Amino acid sequence: MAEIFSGISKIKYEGPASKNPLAFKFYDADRVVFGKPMREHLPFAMAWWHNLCNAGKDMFGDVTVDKSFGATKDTMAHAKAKVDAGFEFMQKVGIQYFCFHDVDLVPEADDINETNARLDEITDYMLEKMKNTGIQCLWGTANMFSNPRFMNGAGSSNSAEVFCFAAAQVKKALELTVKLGGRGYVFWGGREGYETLLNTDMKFEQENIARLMRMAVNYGRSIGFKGDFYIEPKPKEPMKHQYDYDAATAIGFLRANGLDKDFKLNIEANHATLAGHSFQHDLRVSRVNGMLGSIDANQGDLLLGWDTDEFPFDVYEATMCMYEVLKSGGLTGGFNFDAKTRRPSYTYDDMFEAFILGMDTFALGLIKAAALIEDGRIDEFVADRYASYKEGIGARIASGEATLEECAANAAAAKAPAMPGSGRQEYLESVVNSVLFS
Ligand code: XUL
Ligand code: CO
Repeated sequence: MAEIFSGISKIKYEGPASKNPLAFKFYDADRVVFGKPMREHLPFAMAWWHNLCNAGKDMFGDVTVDKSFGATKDTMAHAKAKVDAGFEFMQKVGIQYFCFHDVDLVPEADDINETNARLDEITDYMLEKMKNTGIQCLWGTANMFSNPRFMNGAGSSNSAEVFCFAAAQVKKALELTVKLGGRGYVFWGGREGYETLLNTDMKFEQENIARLMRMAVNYGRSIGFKGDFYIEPKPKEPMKHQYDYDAATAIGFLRANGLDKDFKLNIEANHATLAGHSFQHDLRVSRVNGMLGSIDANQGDLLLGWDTDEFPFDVYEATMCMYEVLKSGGLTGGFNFDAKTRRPSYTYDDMFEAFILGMDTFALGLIKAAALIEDGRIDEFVADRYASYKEGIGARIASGEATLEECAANAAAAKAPAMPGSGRQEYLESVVNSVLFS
């Protein structure tokens, strides 16, 4: 098999002073941070759809990148060429995992039985490569949003036939995830929402999404899937409103439907910002609820109102992300680069440089988050800020023993509360800067 990315050899760590565009400046896989090598803190994954399928097409213009990898598009030969390209790419960039949708792997046929046969064939081929390289599957999913049949949703479709088709895709995608040893299985509800409430039975649609998820859990467990299921929240795009709006909404939905033992969340940076939150906010909501499972590592553009899926370069944001991950004790999943090169970055070198950027950004995020925790000033400040709950009436409130009458009596005795203490936001922001830039 011919080399596809010829001229590019294995990407190495050369350190911050390096000016070599095809070298890591900060990601040093073996460097130990907080007692673990970086590679273990940062299980990076390649998104099959962006890296091997997306060729730069947008609403106004055609493809700019050649992702045929020497084969005729939409054939099984092309599907295999993508596997060859993907494994060569992951080995060269030093990535341990990949994530996939069913239809990223093979061209979809008119008959689902034929599509499934193609999926069996391609995953046999992938398994062989996985055995030879040690590369693993982070998570699998079913694409239930691109095909026109899903125009009104999958689990939330008004059509029971479409619901069944979605169920068939989930069943197959779960079988493939188990076959490839995937750590997780993702539901991203791209069409699970509505365009107008005038034609929508919201309650029924949400109950049906939960029914599809429950079927998936029951089937997945019956075929030996031991990993986590994930919801990947996103408020909008492609639909005007999507039911899995943000982390808080998705957690409420999972708990209301008894799915929270089998599911965690896969938080994507650009989805959080579309919901009007910071990336850290949705990570924090997930963490404090014990639901932080995996991350789609990308970055949005706050000047644009849509999902731009950029490779992350914002070290501040990556630091706050890694702060939440370290505080959470790591992830059950990993860091999937659900990101694409900008349309004018159309060469193979750009693909590698994009991953180097993303991996270096998260390596810096990890180093700086560890430094922030070791510095201790932020944790100490937060602990002190709530010190009034450590004794007296505060301790009784925190333990749940105090009554409303007791609190009121306390207030009456004090006549008026003292000022609650400065939030010292500016001081804390300067602590972050001094850790980031020291
Ligand atoms: C879309 C998105 C998806 C999911 C998987 O915004 O993030 O690619 O990650 O379906
Ligand atoms: Co995503």
